[in-house]
Amino acid sequence: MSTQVGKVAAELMAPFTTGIDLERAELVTPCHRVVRRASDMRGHYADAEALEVLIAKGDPVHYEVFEILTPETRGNLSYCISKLYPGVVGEECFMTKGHYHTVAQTAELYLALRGEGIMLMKTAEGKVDTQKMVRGNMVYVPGYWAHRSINTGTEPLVSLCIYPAEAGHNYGDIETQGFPRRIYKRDGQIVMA
Ligand code: PAN
Ligand code: ZN
Repeated sequence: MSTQVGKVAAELMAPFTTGIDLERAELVTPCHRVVRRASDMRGHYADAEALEVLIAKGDPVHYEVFEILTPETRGNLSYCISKLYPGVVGEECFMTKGHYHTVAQTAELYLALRGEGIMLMKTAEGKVDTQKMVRGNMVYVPGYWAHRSINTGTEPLVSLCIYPAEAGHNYGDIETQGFPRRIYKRDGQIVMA
């Protein structure tokens, strides 16, 4: 009993509160901010030439992630706001790189707050799944599923993502093998291929 109390004391964190600026759809005081531009996305889109044109034209931001990170020990939760801008590379909708979790069995919950999109998922065994991301939808990404969000709308796709702090990011085979589906906008229609 005394050992358990001692262990808890060693890991004890102080409770804290963070805020989301609901207008800007950003965390007010993130610990860390990740910015990915078109030039960070080489190798991910089908039309590599169209991506280079976009980079030459000013290298726009594809997405930003505003993170609240806690110690990467079992039991803690980390979370972030993911803000994925609208746009196309050729005809392919802007998307995140996508990743497995380093601790492969860890799940993640995405609560869509703004915009419209698709969560595209795959497993190493070849399973594929898509879920609709629209305000109020909570997409549960189980362990072992690589996940990529795709903006199919005309405004930023904003989600609150909550995951075990130990999860980590494993970009593993994503850059070399990608995902088995791509999402295009053709004549204003969303097409999955
Ligand atoms: C999210 C993602 C975020 C950016 O926080 O990391 O949306 O996507 P990439 O990491 O694939 O570039 C998450 O799923 N964390 O686990
Ligand atoms: Zn994740």
